[in-house]
Amino acid sequence: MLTFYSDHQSAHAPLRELNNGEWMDFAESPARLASIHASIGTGEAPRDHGMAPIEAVHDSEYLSFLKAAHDEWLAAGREGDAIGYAFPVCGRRRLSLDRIDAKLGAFGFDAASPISSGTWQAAYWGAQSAMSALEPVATGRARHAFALCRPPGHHSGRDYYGGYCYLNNAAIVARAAVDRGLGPVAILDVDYHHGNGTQDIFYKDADVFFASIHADPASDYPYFWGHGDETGEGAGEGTTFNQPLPRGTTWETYEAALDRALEAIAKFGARFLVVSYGADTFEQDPISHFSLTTPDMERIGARIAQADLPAVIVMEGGYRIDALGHNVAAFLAGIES
Ligand code: Q9C
Ligand code: ZN
Repeated sequence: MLTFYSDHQSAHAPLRELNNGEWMDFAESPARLASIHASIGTGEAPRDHGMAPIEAVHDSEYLSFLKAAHDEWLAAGREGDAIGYAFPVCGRRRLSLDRIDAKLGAFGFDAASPISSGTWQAAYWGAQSAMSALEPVATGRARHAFALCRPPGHHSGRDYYGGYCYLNNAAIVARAAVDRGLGPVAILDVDYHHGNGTQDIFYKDADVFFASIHADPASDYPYFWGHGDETGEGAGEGTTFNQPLPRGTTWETYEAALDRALEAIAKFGARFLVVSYGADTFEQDPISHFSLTTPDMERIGARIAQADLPAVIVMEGGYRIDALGHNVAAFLAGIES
């Protein structure tokens, strides 16, 4: 499979995250890349598409914050990774804030997503990998292409980061595909966690259908989005389709949900597909609780390929590092079957 990846994407390397009241080693580590490279190679370096496709999705004040955040952290006399600790749960609004800790809270929604010295560089080039995967599919040179994005993107909204995500790669591709007249566009999100950022970005948008299969937010991160009654709003009413599934979900249940998602995407009339692929549905994932196997990854890919749409696949989560490359390779083999 045609794959895009830049070495800049390993520059994002936070040391630890706050999880269940304790510090733990940062799960979304650069070692994930080595595992994937060992199975599918390093791919092609992306072309630089500049800021325009990123600015088409993300808020400019948020982007300015993200670019400068780690420098401001150092300027405040801090060391290591920037992490917020105060979050505006009520009355989130535009405020003129000076202190980096206030900004980290204003633009972030969790303490699991530190900003390290290389975060902007890595996120920027991950987005360029996504844009570069769009080109060959848009022109018909390839039916599918894979963007080996890291950091992942689907938890990041128009003006916020969280869930290890800083720029929403899937949304950037989907928006660019609509702008190139390739729509209607559907995004299928098969990461273990609900893609809240992607959902928010397109919630009122009739041009992009968002279907997600994920762990029930009543029990799993990101908790506050991904419930079955979230269906879109205004012009976008009916263009969001969430299927929360219980912990322990195996292939039979998952396959039925996947069929329903693809049916809905067909009914929407999609002509172009963006897939947010997370390998954290794997049974041995250290932070997740589904029970899918490596052969199931290939089955997911094959079922998606049956939809017979041109597709860009964007990498999201997957934290069982010794199996990650095998799971990605299996999924991509299914797409190509
Ligand atoms: N105790 C992605 O897979 N931590 N992000 C959950 C549960 C955050 C996952 C904590 C998980 C984020 C792209
Ligand atoms: Zn995930």
